[in-house]
Amino acid sequence: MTKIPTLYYFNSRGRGEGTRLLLTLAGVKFNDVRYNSALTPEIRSKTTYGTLPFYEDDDIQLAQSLAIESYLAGKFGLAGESPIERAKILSVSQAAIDFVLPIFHSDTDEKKNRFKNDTLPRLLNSYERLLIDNRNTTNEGKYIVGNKLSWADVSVFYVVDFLLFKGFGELVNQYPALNFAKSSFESIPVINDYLQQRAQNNN
Ligand SMILES: N[C@@H](CCC(=O)N[C@@H](CS)C(=O)NCC(=O)O)C(=O)O
Repeated sequence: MTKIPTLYYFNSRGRGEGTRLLLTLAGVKFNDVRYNSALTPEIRSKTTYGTLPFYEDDDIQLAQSLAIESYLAGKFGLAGESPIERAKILSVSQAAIDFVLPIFHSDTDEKKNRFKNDTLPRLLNSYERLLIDNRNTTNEGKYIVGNKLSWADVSVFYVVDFLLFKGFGELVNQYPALNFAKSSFESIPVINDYLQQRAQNNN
């Protein structure tokens, strides 16, 4: 890799944080370009669909957060070892979007209540159950799919971290397996460094 990879996103976690976490985990230095205002026509025209995140490195220019994450997970050995594992990992990562998107679209009290009392517990229960079902003496409950760290664990961390950031701590704290997986992930030294640095930005 000769050119430093670049991630273009807004100055927030949103759909860009999964990519930042994956690159950090892989120990890859990258340009973290963060926009603070609406996209200009010039930026839009540079991206495939006129939206962010958008990613580029020596080999590829790519839009769509899941596709970018899938590409990086494959490149850095975090995408699973078999078709079944790969599918399970994608399933967990795709569910992460279901967790997060309604936060932005819940613009009435009714929608906010439905998200908090129905959608969110249903999805948190699903992750909790997957972690418990996958727990064994080898992975000690650290991983949601298989016996090694994967993109799915990045997605689990992303969701829990984001929900805490958005003030759902009381609910999230009711899921011990999920909280254990989150703590394991954030104790990885490169991730710990990244989180400390991110705290200064507070986004
Ligand atoms: N499905 C796309 C969604 C892309 C998307 O809608 N991005 C938003 C930010 S999260 C965006 O670029 N909004 C600015 C705009 O549309 O003007 C993905 O996951 O990457």
